[in-house]
Amino acid sequence: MPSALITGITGQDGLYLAELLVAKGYDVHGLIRGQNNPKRDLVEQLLPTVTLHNGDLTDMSSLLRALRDADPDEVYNLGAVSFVAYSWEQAALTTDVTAKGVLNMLEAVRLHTGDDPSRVRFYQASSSEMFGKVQDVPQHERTLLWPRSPYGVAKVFGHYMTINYRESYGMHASSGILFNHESPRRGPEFVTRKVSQAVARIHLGLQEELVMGNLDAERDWGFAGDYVEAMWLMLQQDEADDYVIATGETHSVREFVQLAFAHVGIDDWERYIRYDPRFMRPAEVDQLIGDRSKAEQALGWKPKVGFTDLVSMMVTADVEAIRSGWK
Ligand code: NAP
Ligand code: F7E
Repeated sequence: MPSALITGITGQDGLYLAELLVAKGYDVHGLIRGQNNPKRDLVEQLLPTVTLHNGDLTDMSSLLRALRDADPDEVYNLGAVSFVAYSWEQAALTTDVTAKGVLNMLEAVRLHTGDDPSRVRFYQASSSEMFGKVQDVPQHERTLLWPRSPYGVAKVFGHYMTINYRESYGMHASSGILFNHESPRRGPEFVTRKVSQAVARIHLGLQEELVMGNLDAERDWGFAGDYVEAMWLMLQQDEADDYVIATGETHSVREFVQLAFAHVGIDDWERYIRYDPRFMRPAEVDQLIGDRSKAEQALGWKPKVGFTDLVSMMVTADVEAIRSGWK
């Protein structure tokens, strides 16, 4: 039975990936941080066969202990401070977790595997935020990185450190440059879930307005359930490598909002929107669109869920969640 250790198992991607690996017959282990983490119950209910290990990406010995106890064939490093807007407010914490945490995990794997560092395959959750002020359209694996936030800078560090461990120690370490991916499990601080929750509440008469920042930003949005499949595929290759994972389509935040309202039959959506500069960022990533041709060719990966279906899935899930709370 293959085994895997997932950092960030309580997050959106961690849950989908753990479900995928359990379905594939893996012995799945997850790193869980903090005292009395409120998401422990959720993981245990959803994934009763998964073993949780206490640990934190900033605490190297806890990572070594988790590796010793789980003894995984594959490590998926998904743990991060992942909210871009927050990364300006806590840049040092973001650097400790999202940048240095990657080094800690790579080094822990290297120490754990001794003289055979390729024995454990490693996945790093890199991000399209690394492209920032984009230097190519669409963005691909060789596009110059120009991050625009402390989060983006931290991800660039983790990305190059992963490549460096592959080149220095022969580790099977791959980096997935994933563009935005969403789902009904997306954290409510991210724009898509903020919108889907608000639209559901407005539709059901529980909320009157939706307060937003920059509606002009454009993102390449896919479904998280599709994207975790790409992570797994990367670690099944003979050679480790880096891959862009994206839909190849870009849409504005405005389009997302408009479609979400349309899904519940509201066409005059603009009357519900209030602009608040509080949600603007010190530096914005204006447009992202990814070129996934390498992943499609080498991994045979393509997204299954399109933009309109993604918006509908998220709004429907939030309407149903509120209604089920009424029963
Ligand atoms: P998420 O929902 O925000 O999950 C982040 C995870 O990291 C949570 O499980 C969190 O644990 C954990 N974490 C935070 N600080 C930690 C620490 N100090 N030690 C150990 N774990 C810690 O993020 P996601 O959307 O699933 O994304 C997964 C990964 O992919 C992240 O690295 C993210 O930066 C990256 N990524 C995401 C996207 C996207 O569009 N979703 C795109 C590209 C890259 P708690 O639950 O305890 O807070
Ligand atoms: O913002 C604009 C905002 O916070 C998307 C993370 O998973 O994907 C995510 O980062 C856009 C930005 O995601 C609001 O200015 C407008 O242009 O949903 P977001 P993100 O910053 O793209 C990348 C790939 C990651 O790696 C990250 O971990 O939406 N926007 N108004 C708003 N954004 C938010 N959050 N809230 C607003 O009210």
